[in-house]
Amino acid sequence: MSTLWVAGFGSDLAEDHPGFHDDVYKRRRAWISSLAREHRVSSGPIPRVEYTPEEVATWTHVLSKLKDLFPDHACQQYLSSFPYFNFQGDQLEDISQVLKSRTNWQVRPVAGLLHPRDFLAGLAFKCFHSTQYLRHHSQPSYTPEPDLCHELIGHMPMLANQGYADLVQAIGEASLGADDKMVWHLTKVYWYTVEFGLIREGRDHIKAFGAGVLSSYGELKHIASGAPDLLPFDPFQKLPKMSYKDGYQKAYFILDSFEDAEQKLRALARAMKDPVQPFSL
Ligand code: TIH
Ligand code: FE2
Repeated sequence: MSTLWVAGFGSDLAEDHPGFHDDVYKRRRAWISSLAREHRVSSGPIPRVEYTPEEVATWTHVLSKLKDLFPDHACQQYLSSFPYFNFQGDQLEDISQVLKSRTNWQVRPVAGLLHPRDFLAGLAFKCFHSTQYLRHHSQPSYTPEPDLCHELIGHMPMLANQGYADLVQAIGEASLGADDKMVWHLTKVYWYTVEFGLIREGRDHIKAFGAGVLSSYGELKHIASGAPDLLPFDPFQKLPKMSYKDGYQKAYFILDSFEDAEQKLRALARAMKDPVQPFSL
């Protein structure tokens, strides 16, 4: 397969990216991206990166801060999958193998942000596109773009859970053959669930399952502070503008269960394809 087009966060970082003024960082990030750009699935395993002591320190810091917060704030599916992974030294290829043995998903390296249609299509085929570079060390609590901490610590334990993985695949399947407007709506569905979703546990608890929350100890604390709006998840409703590159989300959505959300998504996909039941978002 040829290299996928990168729609954002390519080699030119925006001025508000924490690494914007750090040329050494930018060169390193570009070099790690180039590995993904040149990698072909048919040519073998995902290339290993020898991370610098500074990158290892960033990773170790982020992981230890998050580990302190997970027992109270991560959902039970996350907590039970977490021990499957060795997050000390394992690389994208090793983690992909663990995922394969659990839910038959796999990881593919990517140089930056893909076009939403390409990214969602990957999900339909149990393929998760992942960056391989690290966030800038000056701002470990939150990064405006996905990085290795986000992909591995945030996404992988959740994708090792079957009920959740089926929901993610359903989002991807709904995007196949959908028009551009619906692809954009599904991008928001993805955003407010897979990236920033919360789930109800028992009667009184709300826990995090979204990878963007589980990989940012800044955002995790922000939600725990009680400041943002928490709303029930309904994929048939218009979803708010996503906060991308400009800080924490303004609102978060709560699922009752992954199975319930998957059924709602499959109903949405059926309604999309049924001309007798037109609806607008
Ligand atoms: N903000 C997340 C973090 O700091 O880990 C990374 C991102 C997730 C989704 C978009 S950017
Ligand atoms: Fe992500």
